[in-house]
Amino acid sequence: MTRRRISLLGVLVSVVCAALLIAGCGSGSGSSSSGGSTGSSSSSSAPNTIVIKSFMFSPMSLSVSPGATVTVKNEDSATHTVTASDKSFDTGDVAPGGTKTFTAPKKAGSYSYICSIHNYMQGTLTVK
Ligand SMILES: [Cu+2]
Repeated sequence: MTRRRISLLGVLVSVVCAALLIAGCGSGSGSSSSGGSTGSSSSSSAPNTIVIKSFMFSPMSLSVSPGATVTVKNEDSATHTVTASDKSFDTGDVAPGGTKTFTAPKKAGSYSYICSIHNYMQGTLTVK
């Protein structure tokens, strides 16, 4: 009787320990800036690239160097644009499945942009 109770407690303790270990591991990797070994299969992590999918820009905010060439990939089934609110850059129509590039402004700052066809689509390009 008592032996069973002890072993049950042992299992419980080891489960709690494992949970703590997992929790500790998770919070540890969350704060580091670049974990290269996450094994994610996302194809949208190319530098200076904005991917349009599901009527959304990804990433919603992108940082680039002044005058950098930014690639826009449209993975949607609708035509989209990347148009700066102040018109400092504009891809024009990017057909479904198509790719276009534009040149980032040479002046540092934060530039909001929209899709000129779907005004509710918004993103931010930061030049620094
Ligand atoms: Cu659009």
